[in-house]
Amino acid sequence: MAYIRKSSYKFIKDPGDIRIGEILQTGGGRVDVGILGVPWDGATGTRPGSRAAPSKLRQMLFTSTYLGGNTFRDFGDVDAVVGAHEETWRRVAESVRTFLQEVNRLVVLGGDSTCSYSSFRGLRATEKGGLTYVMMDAHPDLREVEEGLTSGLASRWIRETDEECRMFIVGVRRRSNAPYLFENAKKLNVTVITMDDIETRGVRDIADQIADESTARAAQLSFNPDVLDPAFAPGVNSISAGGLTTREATAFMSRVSEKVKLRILDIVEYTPAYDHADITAAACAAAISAVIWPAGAPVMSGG
Ligand SMILES: [Mn+2]
Repeated sequence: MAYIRKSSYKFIKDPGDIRIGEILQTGGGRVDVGILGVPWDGATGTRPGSRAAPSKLRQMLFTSTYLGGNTFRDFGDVDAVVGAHEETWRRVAESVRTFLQEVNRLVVLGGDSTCSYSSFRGLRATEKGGLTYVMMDAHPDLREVEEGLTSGLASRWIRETDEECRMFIVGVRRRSNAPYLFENAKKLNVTVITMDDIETRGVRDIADQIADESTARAAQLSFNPDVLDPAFAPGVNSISAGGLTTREATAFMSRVSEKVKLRILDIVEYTPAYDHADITAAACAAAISAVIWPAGAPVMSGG
């Protein structure tokens, strides 16, 4: 039909400029990268709304530049159940386990940070060897609560799911977390890397430490954009000043992606209603691209 746009992912009519949404596969068959949404935020205590993240993140990701090589498939969203967290997590874990058979890497678009925990259960059911879990977050999510459901327990549940897993929490703020949480991290054998550590050592050195301690382990990398400074990520559940720049976060993620056998990247706690001018969504899309294409765009050989 004349005057009907073929691609909704770009406006400039440049056939050499391909966007991820243009090469998405819909049918069966193995692909390099799978996309799975989890529109569920039932454990959010502060600013709700990450249930709306998957569609917004898809919009931003699919308009992002395709840098070649990788094939992509969108598996759609897990059929989450409002009010039923155990059933929702069971469905996430089962979907992740199934789709990991069909992809090299699965990108899970949450949802609150319990989506990372439920995805980890799917990874645990898939990989037989030891695992590594790396969480980028301003908070360690190792709380102890008297009652109720909170995403602030997510990494505690990961430790309970897998006592042997190597766990790293990167970008934690000393001033935004109760001191007992750092003691809990030690007790639970979780390595906490604070913003002060990052300032001293730099993100590459931290990534290399994680790689050295992971060797051949399959890994999950969780990106909570609250690890970024609020200047770079206003659209999150729980803001905390004094965080990473987007540039530091993507450099770290590329380094981890190059050196660690990453099976899952999850994006959690992105909260579109608190985002401004798509700043946070753009940071999340850049984070995904940094993992998929750690070396950036291929350099054209001169002729
Ligand atoms: Mn957090």
